[in-house]
Amino acid sequence: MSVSRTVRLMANAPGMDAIVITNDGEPFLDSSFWYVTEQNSGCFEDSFAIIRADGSMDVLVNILEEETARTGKGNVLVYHDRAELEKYFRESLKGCHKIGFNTHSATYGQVQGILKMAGGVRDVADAGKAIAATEAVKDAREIAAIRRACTISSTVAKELPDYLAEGVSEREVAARMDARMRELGGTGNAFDTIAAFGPDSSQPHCMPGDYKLKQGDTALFDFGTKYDRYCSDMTRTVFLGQPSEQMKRMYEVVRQAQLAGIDEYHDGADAASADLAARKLIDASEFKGRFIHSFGHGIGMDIHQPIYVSPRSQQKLAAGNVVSAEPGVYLPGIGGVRIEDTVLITKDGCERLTSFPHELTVV
Ligand SMILES: [Mn+2]
Repeated sequence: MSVSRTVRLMANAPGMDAIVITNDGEPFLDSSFWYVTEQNSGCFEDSFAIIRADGSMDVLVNILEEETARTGKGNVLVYHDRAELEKYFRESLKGCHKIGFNTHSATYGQVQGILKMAGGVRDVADAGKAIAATEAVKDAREIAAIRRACTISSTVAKELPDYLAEGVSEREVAARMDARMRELGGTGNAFDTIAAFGPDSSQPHCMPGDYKLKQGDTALFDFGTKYDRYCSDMTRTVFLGQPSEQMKRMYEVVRQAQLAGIDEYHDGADAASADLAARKLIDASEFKGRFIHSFGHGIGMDIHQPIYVSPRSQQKLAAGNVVSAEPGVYLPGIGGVRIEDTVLITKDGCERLTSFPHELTVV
């Protein structure tokens, strides 16, 4: 029997008597609420998880969320009005002085509201780092979900050349990709699909527009799906007709940079090493200085989790981390290339969870 998520969380939060996680309607969803409760469905309005130092947890929900809440972990307390919610807060936090909040998501208003309901004198602590550290190491069930999400988006990546023809717009291809990921079992986009053709591809986060694909254009797609709340993240760049010699060289430099970075991915590695290895290769080429973002980030229920694979990162990677590997080169007015996989860090090295042909593809 593995150690429960709440026990691991509190081991990462020394000195805190309790951590309160708040989940509310959009845009105040906090995925860590689902992480600790392991609920299989809804639960997003005025819901609270209170985890005490011993790992025991009360889950406070209104009647709307009761049935779902009972599918998950923790002692479920259903409140029917504000007075009852306050009573549960006071009881759950009895004897707790130092209370942690998820500083990555809780708003000032939520924290103040909870302190008022809890009553008494309390110290507020930053539980953001403890939550991030706990969620960074995925268990078998989480890895299975991410693997499935990656399989779905990889299928779309392999089909992509079939979606492309002269005259098709970025918007049309993005819509088709989104629909296809759903057909294949995806439960929603991991983020808004990026489809960028021709000169648009030099903007790393270009939103799909009405630009129509023409011969010689670059076509860059950055996309992912969710499965069982977990995300995949990948980028494939292809060309309609023969690209320019410059774009061919750019593609090869980015491909080599990704391999160099992934070579540095293993249990115990400095996260910065992967970025620096890729950056060194790009900066030794004619595209010096045009790798304008970091090499990777953590991936989980949120598409960006706080693992920073950047030149200045102080973090170390550990088996069970899931991170992206996504070098890119961007030349304004000309175009860009990015190649991205979702990668699992393992004891011996790493495993790519996404798969598609990485060599230059001319449609
Ligand atoms: Mn990414």
